[in-house]
Amino acid sequence: MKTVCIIGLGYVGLPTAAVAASRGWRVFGVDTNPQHVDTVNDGRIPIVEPDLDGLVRKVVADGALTAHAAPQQADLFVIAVPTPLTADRRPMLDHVFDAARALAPALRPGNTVILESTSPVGTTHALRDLLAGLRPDLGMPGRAARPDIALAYCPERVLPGRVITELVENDRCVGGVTAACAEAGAAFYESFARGEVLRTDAATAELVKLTENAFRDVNIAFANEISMVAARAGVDVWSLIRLANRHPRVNILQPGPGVGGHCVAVDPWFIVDAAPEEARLIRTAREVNDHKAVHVRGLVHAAARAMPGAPITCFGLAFKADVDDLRESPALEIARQLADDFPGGVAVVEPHVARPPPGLAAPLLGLEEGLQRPGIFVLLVDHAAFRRTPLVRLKGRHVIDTRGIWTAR
Ligand code: SAJ
Repeated sequence: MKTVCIIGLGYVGLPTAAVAASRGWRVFGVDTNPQHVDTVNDGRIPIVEPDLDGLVRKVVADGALTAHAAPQQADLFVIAVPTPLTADRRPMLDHVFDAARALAPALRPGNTVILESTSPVGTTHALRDLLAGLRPDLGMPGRAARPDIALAYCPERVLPGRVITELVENDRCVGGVTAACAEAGAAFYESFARGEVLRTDAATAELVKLTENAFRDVNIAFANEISMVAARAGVDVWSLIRLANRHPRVNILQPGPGVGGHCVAVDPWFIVDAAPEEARLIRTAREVNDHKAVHVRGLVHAAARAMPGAPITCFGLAFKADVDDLRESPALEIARQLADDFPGGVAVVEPHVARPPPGLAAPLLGLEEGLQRPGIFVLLVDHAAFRRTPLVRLKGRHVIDTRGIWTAR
């Protein structure tokens, strides 16, 4: 039985571990958070993701997945740890290099190491150089004539909320330090993916990931910019986009209160950091999407000036519909600022969280309670529960609908 050690049991590592374990791999999951390790060993999951709980319960019960505090010897290693932004918007790679330092003692000739974390171009080679320094006894690809280790980069592409399906169905792109490394990495994904597994070099694969998310950010920025242009012109943006999209070569995405999550709102900055002179559109798109939240806050202030003392109710805090993830969420940021701007005047409704997040000076209400409040309604997330709300419930309220589900014509 082939063994794989997956470092990082978060939104990407845990689903990958569970799927691999269900397809014949013996999987060792590793996390620095002891609570994650215990939770997984109990057959439970520390995140919310459809279908993942049942799969983890099964593979843990079968003994195919065990969680550990430190890397175990295996045929293959996958690094799936976070690469957040620093305060000055540069990629923070400490977790990747910490993972490499942790796995280095477990490496044996014949092993393959795959990096999945979103990374700037050159990271896979930097990882190779770090491992070469830590394990001078092992021949490294691109350095030794007959390397002992294969090293590849393979970006994850799964959409939160559809992770298990997309892990299996999506095409993958594996970039090797050498062509042989790409082959070794591809063999892992071909063992469980139904999508095509494409081979390339490490730098291309690294930039593919960043390009995908920057592409989405730029396209959403277009929608957000058009929403502000339409508002100035007194035009309903939702009909505008619906009609423009009837053109055979136009496909505009949906405006919102800004862009959130730990990927699309973050990864474009990796490109800007590496190529500040060239990446003008990508930087501007980030600024447009960040500005959309400022614009929404301005709309609420304008409404509050027209209705002094009116209560304000924000609907939704998550970064997108039907998830509980509040990371980089423009909805949460807008609610926080409004709660500070109008002390005591703001309440929030978020059916996907149990208690108000830290730093939010507003009570968390149930949907029914929220809908009973008079005054100003600010719709920030298009959760299914909000879509189902009969429009008659909004009567007499001033509605600011950033997602087009309560006011679209
Ligand atoms: N959004 C809009 N309008 C739209 C689409 C999205 O405002 O028309 C907003 C969402 O509300 C959210 C943000 O954009 O705030 C991002 O949401 P998303 O659904 O576009 O993407 P994520 O962050 O859930 O997942 C993305 C995906 N990347 C692409 O589609 C190119 C996913 O495939 C990646 O695996 C993931 O990032 C990642 O981990 O990098």
